[in-house]
Amino acid sequence: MQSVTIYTKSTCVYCARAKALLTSKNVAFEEISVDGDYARQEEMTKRANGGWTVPQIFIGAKHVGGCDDLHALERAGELDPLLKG
Ligand SMILES: N[C@@H](CCC(=O)N[C@@H](CS)C(=O)NCC(=O)O)C(=O)O
Repeated sequence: MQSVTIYTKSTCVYCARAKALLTSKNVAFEEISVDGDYARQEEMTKRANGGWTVPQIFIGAKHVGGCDDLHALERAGELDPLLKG
């Protein structure tokens, strides 16, 4: 199983939706809160090639994108293979 990292803010509905999908699939993830943390936000944006909204999701070394991107992968049947690596 690949490691999953998700950058979040506490008030973000998209973050909650992305985490709910992962949790429903029993996928463990590392959550990095960028709430009020400029250094973490900058780290996130660099890793996400300019992506500045939250969530930003990584599976292994791959940048998946945000919540919509994660759900699109699930709908396409591509999320499970990506998680398996
Ligand atoms: N389509 C994006 C929407 C993400 C989004 O709009 N996130 C909001 C928070 S819920 C955001 O980052 N707003 C800018 C900010 O909080 O700085 C996704 O699916 O992840």
